[in-house]
Amino acid sequence: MKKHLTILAVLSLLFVGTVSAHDGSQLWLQGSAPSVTSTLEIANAELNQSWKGAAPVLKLNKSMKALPDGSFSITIQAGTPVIQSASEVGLLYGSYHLLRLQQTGANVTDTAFVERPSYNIRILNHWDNLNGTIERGYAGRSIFWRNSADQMRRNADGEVNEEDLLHPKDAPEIPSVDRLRDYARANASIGINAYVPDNVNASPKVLTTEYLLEVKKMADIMRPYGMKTYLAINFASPMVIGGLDTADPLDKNVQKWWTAKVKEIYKLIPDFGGFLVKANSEGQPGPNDFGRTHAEGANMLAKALKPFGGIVMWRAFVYSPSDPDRAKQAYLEFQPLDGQFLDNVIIQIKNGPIDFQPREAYSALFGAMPKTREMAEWQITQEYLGHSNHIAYLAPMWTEFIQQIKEIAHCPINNALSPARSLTAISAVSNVGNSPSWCGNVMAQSNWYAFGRLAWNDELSACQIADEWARLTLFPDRDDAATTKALANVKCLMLRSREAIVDYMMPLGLHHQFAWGHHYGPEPYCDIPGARPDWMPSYYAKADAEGLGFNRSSTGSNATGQYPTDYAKVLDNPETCPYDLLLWFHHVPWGKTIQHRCGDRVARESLWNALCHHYQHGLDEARAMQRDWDRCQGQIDADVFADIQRRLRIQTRDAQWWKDGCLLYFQTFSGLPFPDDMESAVHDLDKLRAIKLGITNYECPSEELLDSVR
Ligand code: GCV
Repeated sequence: MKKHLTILAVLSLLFVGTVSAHDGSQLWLQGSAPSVTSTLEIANAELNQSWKGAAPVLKLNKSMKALPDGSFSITIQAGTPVIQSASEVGLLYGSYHLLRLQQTGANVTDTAFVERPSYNIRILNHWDNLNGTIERGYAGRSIFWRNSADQMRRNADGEVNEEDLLHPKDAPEIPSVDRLRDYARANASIGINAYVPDNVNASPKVLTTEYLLEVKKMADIMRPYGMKTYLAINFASPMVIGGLDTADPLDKNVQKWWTAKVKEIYKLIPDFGGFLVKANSEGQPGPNDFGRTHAEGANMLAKALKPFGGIVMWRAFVYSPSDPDRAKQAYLEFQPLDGQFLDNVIIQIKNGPIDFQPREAYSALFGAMPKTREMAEWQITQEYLGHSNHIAYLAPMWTEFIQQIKEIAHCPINNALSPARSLTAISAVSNVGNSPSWCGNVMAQSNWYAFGRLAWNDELSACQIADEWARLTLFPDRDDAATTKALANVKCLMLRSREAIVDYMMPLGLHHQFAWGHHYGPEPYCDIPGARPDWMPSYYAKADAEGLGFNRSSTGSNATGQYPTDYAKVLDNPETCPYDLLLWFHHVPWGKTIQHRCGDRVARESLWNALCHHYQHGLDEARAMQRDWDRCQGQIDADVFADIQRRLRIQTRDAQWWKDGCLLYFQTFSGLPFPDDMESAVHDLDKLRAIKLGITNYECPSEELLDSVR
């Protein structure tokens, strides 16, 4: 019996390791990662294995040094491509770009252009814990960390076995070093040049010598692909692992500790990028604990990093439990510190003032600190967008944000707007784990891809990126009529997905109506006695007999006043406030007539009717996404097709749950009937109120679990 089990286990390992060409495990790439290790060799090997045509010429050209790092030019004359750059990494980017052009059917016979990145640092944040779990991760366990350093096998010299470090014990299907190389390659192919492998809720342990030695191994794998390593650090590290009795940034011993620690890191990783810090937020320690400001904390670290060229990415995600408007707090704490941060500090700001909601106003901090470097943080992992069960293509959300930042905030967060600034960056919280599809499902890879492409060129459109990604990932090497049709259907699905989610979850500017803790599914009725008020959906919806929405206008919390004057005026008046942010900024009576757009329909109707129509439209769109996908049957890898089809079924059932849960609950306040052209609810409010999924913040609920509770 035992023997049989062993044979079975070996067979299943072999099976898992054998993947068909387009099952998504290769992401958007062709061929496999070259076994060579220098940047130039990699570029040549990639071209050798995939370029069809006259051999491309790679030329280092120092005269291109004036362009941002990584810039390259491509000239193709009579079919022979010449790629030039001031750096080897630029040549690697150029090679991937050339291959992308070929694989997406673009002009590769006669062309000439220069590509330069919109942001200098294009960085993924991984919320991976050292025990291998991933906070808000829905794609398995960490590719960087295993269960515990204590459980690692060691050699006679006490060094941790590389396989054990880099690969969780319980998922042996893909060799871990290869997985990290594939990760590095995937990032380089879309221009991502940096990563933070540990959670911003950081363990001080990551700075112990034992862990730093392991980080060095990762850095060595990443380097040839132009990927710089950064670490998220715990501000109290000098106390927890340094034996000091304070972490006060003005204390000499604390400063000495950080200086020595930084030296140790650079000895191991000479091109180390710097630190990412979550301080005085959600229970994390920080300078405020010692009566110091964020600037004093950040500058202390920045001074230690400066001699080595390192930087500090200091997060502005702060809010206290007692403030009457969470949306205002980052601005209130950070804006007065403008001009006090050293020039190797950059403030990392989430796109919106609350927390990665399906739609938010942009964070008013952008553009409000002209003497401070600022960068945006997006979330690729779908904490608030149905985890890996829902199909949500996020480029439309990010391009909407970029447009607002450029046109309204006039914020110099990228080179195009402020060439004098050398420190420009953009980040996103990754959805990568050790699942075979990397991101929990194949469609979720499109958001990793879209982040990279937008970080490189923030003028690309969501549609163009969807087109590229789908061709490369779902339809490589195919160019027939059936493919063209299927591609159109996939793009249609992708491009409608974000707005569909807004509509079936939280339309018209509603926000944070999620279930407690894990944030999957609706819980506008959530009631946890004694809980932080700003973690409760009722704090945000403010539903009452009169109406719905958070009054952030000048008659309320005056969050509108934090925006540039002209825009503040537009937001402040419910008649001019964009309808899709109406309930974000205003408490609107149920019967008030509003003008809004729902799908293709522009309507004037009461808030209640408008709300009902948006929820209905969201559900209809989820069904339409199912139909878009079903039309692709036979044109997409069968396993990928079946997996996404199953997820779209879950998504549609969830959309129904959201519609019923929110509308039935808000109806207890409005007392109004659903409009005649609406479908009736299929759930009972009391039963929905009783749903508790009981999942952790590290997992996506299974279909079976969801079916068993509703
Ligand atoms: C890493 C939200 C998430 C937390 C996350 C935090 C942050 O609160 O729910 O899981 O913590 O944002 O961005 O720091």
